[in-house]
Amino acid sequence: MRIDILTIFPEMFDCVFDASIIKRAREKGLVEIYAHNLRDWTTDRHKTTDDAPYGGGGGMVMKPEPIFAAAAEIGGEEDVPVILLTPQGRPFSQQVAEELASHQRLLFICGRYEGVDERVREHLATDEISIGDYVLSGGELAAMVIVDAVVRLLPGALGYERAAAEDSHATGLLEGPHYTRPPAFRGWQVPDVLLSGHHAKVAQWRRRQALKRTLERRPDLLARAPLSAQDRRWLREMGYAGPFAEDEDPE
Ligand code: JA5
Repeated sequence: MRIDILTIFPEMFDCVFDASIIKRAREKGLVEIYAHNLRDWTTDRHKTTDDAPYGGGGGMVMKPEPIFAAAAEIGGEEDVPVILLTPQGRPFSQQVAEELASHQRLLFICGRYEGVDERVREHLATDEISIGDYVLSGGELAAMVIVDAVVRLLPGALGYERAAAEDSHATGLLEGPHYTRPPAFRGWQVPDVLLSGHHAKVAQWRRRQALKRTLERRPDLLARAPLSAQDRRWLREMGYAGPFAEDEDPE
């Protein structure tokens, strides 16, 4: 996969892409990531990337010309998704990450100031994504979040063969608790079942814990999660009274 990012702060990406999973994925050749400085596509002496908004009012707006010029030069022959980071975009999720991970290339546009000229959204962006309902100073941090979520899905990116399929949200549920040594710390015991060596019981305990934690913290997820008959029995025992995804199925 190849990922290009248009930004006026390319240096913001250095630490994040030079650490941990993303670094290793790059070293393995699974992904190439380029953060490009939009000022490289300006044509004036001052390398201007923003201007005052038509109609007046405060703040500045990112000019369209450097963004279109950069995209034209960087974008390949194929139809590369051009993703604008904006609070007005579709909500980011694990499902969206999986969808993005299926592409050979991605191009991200990071706004600053009050945002980008509307013609970028209308005539260049093919997708608009929000990572949550809060204000950021620009799209860069949102792009980093999305790149991290996507790169770790690329086959071979996680050094260990823990299936990314088991992660919170990939299952549609939150994960339960994890423990490591020592078996007792300050008098707090690791649950006996985890020390029992009984793999089927451990798997069952983990599944119940995931269901319990999801019920306690994100019951909204239960209505959409793929759940077995056993899962549903457990949830009813735990007091879940809401709907299950299959309930909407007329059969
Ligand atoms: C702000 C100029 O989903 C959270 C987001 C906040 C935010 C994003 S995405 N982009 C910008 C921006 O500010 O471009």
